[in-house]
Amino acid sequence: MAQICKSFFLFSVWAITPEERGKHDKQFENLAPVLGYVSGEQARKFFLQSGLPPSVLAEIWNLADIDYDGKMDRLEFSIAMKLIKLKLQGQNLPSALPVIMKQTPTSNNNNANIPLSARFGKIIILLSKIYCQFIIMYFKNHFF
Ligand SMILES: [Ca+2]
Repeated sequence: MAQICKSFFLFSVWAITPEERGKHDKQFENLAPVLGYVSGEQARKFFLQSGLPPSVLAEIWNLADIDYDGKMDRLEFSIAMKLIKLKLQGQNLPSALPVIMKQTPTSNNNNANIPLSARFGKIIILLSKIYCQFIIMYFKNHFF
């Protein structure tokens, strides 16, 4: 059971929330994208502001540039921003891009526009989180 919880946390850590996506979209717009893309140079300058070393940013770029065209669309930019955030929090970068990161969360906060399945998924994730927290508390109380 603890293993399932661990896997769950490892899985959910990569998910981009609609709030994060909204923030990334604003930053993307601020870079004045041309025809929906920011150039490698534009993105590079912006990503360097994170303070991460260029070698790490290159790794992040390779993961986030899904179609390897050397520029970033909205989704790729959001993935890069999320990876930078996780890296700054001490998370190791994945060797391959987790599938969950390629899923587009709705950037619109209006619940009516979120498909029922997505809402249902959110509830399941929330319930699993609560459940896992109980399991972890149980293990802490009984074994440590
Ligand atoms: Ca690209």
